[in-house]
Amino acid sequence: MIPAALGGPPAFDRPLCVGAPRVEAETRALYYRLMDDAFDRAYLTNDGPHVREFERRIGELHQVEYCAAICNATIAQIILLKALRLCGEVILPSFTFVATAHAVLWENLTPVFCDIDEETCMADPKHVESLITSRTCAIIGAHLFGNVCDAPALEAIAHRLGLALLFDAAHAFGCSLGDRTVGGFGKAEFLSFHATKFFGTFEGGAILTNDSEIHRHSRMLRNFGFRTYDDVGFLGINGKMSESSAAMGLASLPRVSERIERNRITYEAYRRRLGAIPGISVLPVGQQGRSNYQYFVAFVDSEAFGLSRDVLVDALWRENILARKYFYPGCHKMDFYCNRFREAMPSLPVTDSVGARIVCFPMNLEFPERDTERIAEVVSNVKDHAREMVEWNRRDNSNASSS
Ligand code: T4K
Repeated sequence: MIPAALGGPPAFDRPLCVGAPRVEAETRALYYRLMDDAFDRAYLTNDGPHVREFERRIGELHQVEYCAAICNATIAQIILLKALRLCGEVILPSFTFVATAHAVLWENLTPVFCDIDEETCMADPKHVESLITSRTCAIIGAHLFGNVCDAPALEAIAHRLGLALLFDAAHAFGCSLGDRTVGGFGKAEFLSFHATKFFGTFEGGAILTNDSEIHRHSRMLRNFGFRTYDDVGFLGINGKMSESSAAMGLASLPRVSERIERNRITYEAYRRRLGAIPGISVLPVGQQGRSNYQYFVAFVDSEAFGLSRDVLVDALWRENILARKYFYPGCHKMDFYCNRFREAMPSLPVTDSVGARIVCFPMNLEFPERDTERIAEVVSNVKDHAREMVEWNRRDNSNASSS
């Protein structure tokens, strides 16, 4: 079999993406029905009945007292930071989606990037603690790839030092650490319902908390800061979720368990096959509690595999396997943050090392087992052609830079 990069036909005739949304027929039918209700009511946004019901059910599922639905997770985080009236430095992992850092800066707070634990790829509590100064006001942990970070260790630090603690739970819908469900850690957590997420509502997010004051304030902030119909008490924003997004969420809720099981089967199929290839190791998921298995994440050891992660990913794209390097580069290596915080930028060796080796493989709710089989064959085949692939990649990159 000749790899597509070396002139063979691509392994797939259509692109396979990370997180392509697949909406079940039953979900679509219920969504259309709920939208008919919304049209009949002539009420399409602004804290409508679908949003209210959605909030009640998402809060219940995550075992928290309060849930505020928001238009996306980035705005949810911005609202939450404002609701907490923070000022100073916020410690967060560099290894997360850039939105988490942007939201901090958007609120005129200073992001201070911490390193991650090599095994979990999530915030290393010891490093977090070493970064705390008199200017630190908050810590944000991020639960990644369907795993929950070491939230109890971060809670202990935050409690001891009187810091606010939030969690980016964009990847952690329905996940738990032991019997503690995501939603109840720290002061508050925020979810993402982006289309590529485990639970998508086109765009969407939510703030989960057990703190009535944070909830009350967040609800006003998402509605321009209105306290009553004609009284604005705060610098609010438009963070409202539409009835359409809430309807999508309500229509998807009955399928949560089935989706987790489908994802788990794909995760296991990938793990068995890719995990058996020398030089490839797999991120364990769901070992500490419930996971939604939304991502299949592996690492490339370039010595044992014979090729770097970057050459492998380039080769996979030629095969229509659109693997991603989430979250490379870490925020601390992005031009925007480097230019802004040049002097203060810390060295984060684990973030750099994990970022150089990580690959997220395509996955969705209707991913046939034969596709995981075929992808593993392609990865093995690329490995078998390692020397030619390195040469191809060098030529390809120099052609790209000269054109
Ligand atoms: N925190 C974390 C840890 C996050 O991962 C995110 C978002 C956030 C916070 C912020 O949440 P939101 O504010 O978005 O609610 C994508 C998503 O746009 C982003 O939401 C997500 N994380 C991130 C991990 O992935 P990109 O720039 O990689 O998206 P894009 O356009 O390359 O799409 C990803 C893949 O999905 C592509 O292969 C195409 C495919 N796709 C995408 C869409 C939208 C589809 O097949 N169908 C679709 O409808 O950021």
